[in-house]
Amino acid sequence: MDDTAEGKLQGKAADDSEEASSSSASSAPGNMVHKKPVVIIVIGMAGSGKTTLMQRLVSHLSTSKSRGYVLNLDPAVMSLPFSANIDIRDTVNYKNVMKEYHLGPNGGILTSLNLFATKFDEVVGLVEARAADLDYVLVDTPGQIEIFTWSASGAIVIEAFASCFPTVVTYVVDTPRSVNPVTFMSNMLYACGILYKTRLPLLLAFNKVDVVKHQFAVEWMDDFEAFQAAVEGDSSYSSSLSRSLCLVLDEFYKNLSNAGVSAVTGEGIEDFFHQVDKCADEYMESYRPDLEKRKAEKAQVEAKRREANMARLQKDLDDSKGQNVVLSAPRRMEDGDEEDELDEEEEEEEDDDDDANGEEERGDEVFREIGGRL
Ligand SMILES: Nc1nc2c(ncn2[C@@H]2O[C@H](COP(=O)(O)OP(=O)(O)O)[C@@H](O)[C@H]2O)c(=O)[nH]1
Ligand SMILES: [Mg+2]
Repeated sequence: MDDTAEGKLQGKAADDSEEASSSSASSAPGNMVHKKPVVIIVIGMAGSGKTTLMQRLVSHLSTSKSRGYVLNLDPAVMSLPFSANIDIRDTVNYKNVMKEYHLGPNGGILTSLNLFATKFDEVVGLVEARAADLDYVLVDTPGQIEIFTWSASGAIVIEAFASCFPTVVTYVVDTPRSVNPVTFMSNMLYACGILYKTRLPLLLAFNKVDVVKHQFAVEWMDDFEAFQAAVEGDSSYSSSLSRSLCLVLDEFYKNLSNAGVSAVTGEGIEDFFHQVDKCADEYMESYRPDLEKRKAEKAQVEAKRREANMARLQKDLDDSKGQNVVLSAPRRMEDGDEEDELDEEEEEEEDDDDDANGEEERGDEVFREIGGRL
């Protein structure tokens, strides 16, 4: 695996685009779906262990001779325990962004991510250039989960990858903190939101199993009565809400894969990759056709809109019979016909009074005039 940092995105992209055009597995972003590499987007609450898990995944890939490509999308991280091929910090200085736009830390992270998202086609281009030589692309996201999951830039990043490569979202759960059923339920609701927003295969990574095993969570997901029994003693509002929600989420759990891992000890990492591969198959079987369908629907709507515009243009051309229907001011002045000019002005005034949509009407006339000239 290439552990050297990709360097600044600007400048480097030019070299890589040459490489991209010579690689058989490459294409313009979004034009072609590669079967490999599998993109793993690591999302989770702050402190759940995303960055530590990334480090573990990277070291597992290098020992198992799999080829990985690593992206850091957290602009505020002080130091990374792994080396990233592409690091958002090489392109955007989050502290300068805060100063320049007078923002607080969260606004600074969000704006940095937005700025980076505008260059994301270049990032996908870089990955595509190496697609033939890679097995996995690992993506670390900002500590504050909502900055990634609820921002336009998060959606751009996810969609850009998902339209080119099998993409799996890994939702990292802090297992020791989730032994509290209400915290567990909050986490599951968050994961549910991500699943429905991204429509990508979702893998729950129950992290820190070196501290607490994740069996209890699997049990709660498999059997809602077990979860209800766990909230029994608690009579708070949130626990009764959790009791009702577990029935609703029963269906949601069926769409999820899970793996218990320890980013610190490396426990369960093998199984984690096994689950990722299964999710990638799921992407090819169900997400991909769904994406194609959505693309086709969008193209159909666009084609209809264009057809309607052409029909309107044709009608305007027919109505004008190839003539200019609006006399332009210079021509009136050239003619020197004052009477005509006055008549025209009176007509225009009448139109303005009669027609509540005068603006639109004038727009149509200009359009017809252009049509007439054509
Ligand atoms: N015991 C244990 N601690 C972990 C594990 N993974 C992460 N941590 C700790 O959890 C804290 C937050 O980890 P970090 O990777 O920075 O979380 P992030 O904010 O989600 O990126 C750190 O103190 C880590 O050492 C794990 O598997 N086991
Ligand atoms: Mg982190």
